[in-house]
Amino acid sequence: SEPTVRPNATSGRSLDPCPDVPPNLRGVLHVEFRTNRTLQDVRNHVGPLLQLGGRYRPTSCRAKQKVAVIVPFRNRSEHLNHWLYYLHPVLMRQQLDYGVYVINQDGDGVYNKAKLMNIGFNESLKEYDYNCFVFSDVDLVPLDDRNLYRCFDQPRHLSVAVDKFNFILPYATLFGGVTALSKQQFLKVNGFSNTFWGWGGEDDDMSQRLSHRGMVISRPDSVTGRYKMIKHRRDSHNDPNPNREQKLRETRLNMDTDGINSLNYSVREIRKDLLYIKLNINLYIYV
Ligand code: UD2
Ligand code: MN
Repeated sequence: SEPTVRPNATSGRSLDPCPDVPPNLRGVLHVEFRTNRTLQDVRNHVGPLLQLGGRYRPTSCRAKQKVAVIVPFRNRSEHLNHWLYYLHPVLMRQQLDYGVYVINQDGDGVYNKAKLMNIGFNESLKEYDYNCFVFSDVDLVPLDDRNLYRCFDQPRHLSVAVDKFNFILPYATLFGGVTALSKQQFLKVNGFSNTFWGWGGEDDDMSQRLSHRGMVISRPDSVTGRYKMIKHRRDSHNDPNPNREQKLRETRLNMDTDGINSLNYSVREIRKDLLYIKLNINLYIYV
């Protein structure tokens, strides 16, 4: 027979599963980036409910998914402060068991966002048994908390309607901005390519990988999927990659050998803030 005494909430496993629809969502959110927000402001605002390293899990129910939220990063601390300020409360209301991984490219070599995301996948799994991976630009904040940062039957594209694109999806295969892949979906395509240096193409390459493995992109509707992007200039050392169009013709050819199975890097430092774990990564820049 069932035990009548339920162990206390902190023991986690014995809790009832969280409901399919989180009960405390607010819907449309007010988001603005004019306010200066220091990291300490954000710690004061959202810190008390977090565990060191930007970790959280609901206390009243057992989260359905364990989500690593991976943010490729370099030299965007002002954006990161806004992102943390808005995202932590949303992720909490969504009742996720999650951790935030800020993957910083060390030095000033050519940027490689996709490789940093592969590293986030790899490194987060060393810490916890995550089964879902959300990859987010540091400058994208959702305008509706019903847009769930979790995984679905098919790979998920969350940033459907970004203000910068007049809240319209620019093209049907777009898979840039904010995406969510289960561990299985990610491994089925060998992760992202490691060979897109500089701006552009890596998201379309992933989109093609998914399609080559018979998956289709899932999305929220264009109201729930609204986002605000923090205005910015193109960063230095991230000029548009002149090879990206040629490389996109070779996705099918390369995807089995260029990805999570060919990843090389070294971790220079791991630092735990209350609001996130930051890994400083040496990418072994090509010359
Ligand atoms: C678009 C895509 C983005 C990516 C990029 C092409 C959307 C909404 N966004 O964004 O996902 O595919 O095109 O590569 O479709 N970053 C840094 N420091 C740097 C450079 C980049 O932190 O010096 C990170 C940061 O998280 C940033 C992301 O990389 O948000 C994408 O770079 P971006 O914001 O310059 O690219 P953007 O806005 O054209
Ligand atoms: Mn951007």
